Amino acid sequence: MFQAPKVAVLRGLSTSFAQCVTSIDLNAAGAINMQKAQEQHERYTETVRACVEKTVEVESDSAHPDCCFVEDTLVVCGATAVVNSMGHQTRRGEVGPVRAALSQVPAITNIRIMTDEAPGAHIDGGDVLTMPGHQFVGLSNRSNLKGVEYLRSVFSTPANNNIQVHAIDMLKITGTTLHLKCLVSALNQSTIVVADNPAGRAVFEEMKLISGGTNGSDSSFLPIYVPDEVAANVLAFPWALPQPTVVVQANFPESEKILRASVPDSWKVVTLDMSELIKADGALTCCSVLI
Ligand code: CIR
Repeated sequence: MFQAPKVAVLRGLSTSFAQCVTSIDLNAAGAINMQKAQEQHERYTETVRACVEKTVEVESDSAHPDCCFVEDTLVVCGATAVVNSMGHQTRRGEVGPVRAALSQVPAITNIRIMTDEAPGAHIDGGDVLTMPGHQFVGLSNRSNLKGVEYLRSVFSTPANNNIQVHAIDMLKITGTTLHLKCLVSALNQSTIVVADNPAGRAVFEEMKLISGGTNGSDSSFLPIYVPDEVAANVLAFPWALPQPTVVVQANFPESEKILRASVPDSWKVVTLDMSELIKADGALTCCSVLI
């Protein structure tokens, strides 16, 4: 089951965004400029609004600096939404208002709460890449095996065409990458944008292998390799009307060139400068959940 998403859940930028969790050395990268961050997030929001039928926009929360990274709060597949227990303790309080907002999404008829059903399980949505027939989940510093097992128990069911839920051991492949989708993201149902570095290549090879045939054959997912890791996270709307659209990072010209050359001429390519969100370890998929 792979339906074209129609709704995007978004969340405003927190007034305390500059106090976000980050692995970036802000002394070297420069402090987060709140005005720029706000403008970048607004442009992102406008871009997403233009690509979906409806947005559900959750109010920001000054008590949760990272609340704009709404992708981490949910995993959605078919009519089911899992409300995550996120890996970073300071972020777990973000989920309440997002869960409440799901009442505005009629397509979601089944809401499952990870903390109630699987104590000790943790998942960040940034670790979950759902493709037709397969859901890949990074085992990372944020998402654990109990979390993967829980997602499998929820999604690998007849209601979701027994989608296969696979763990990708990010800690073994790359101890330092925050999330699976920092290295790989979907352009469409069969094409995956991959960071052209050893970690990105290893993750993609693992994905192909574990989702391949029982005879050891590789799956048919196709890679597009881009040289800049941050550019491997694209936000694609292949089903958007009137024009399929892909949102890519500005400021990474080599990767942008490859991506522009890889999408059909009929697609619109939107570049967004996300410099201040990158300082918070944010990427493009992280600021929305497509349902
Ligand atoms: C965090 O460390 O949790 C946030 N500062 C960044 C989360 C980015 N999430 C994502 O890419 N899915």
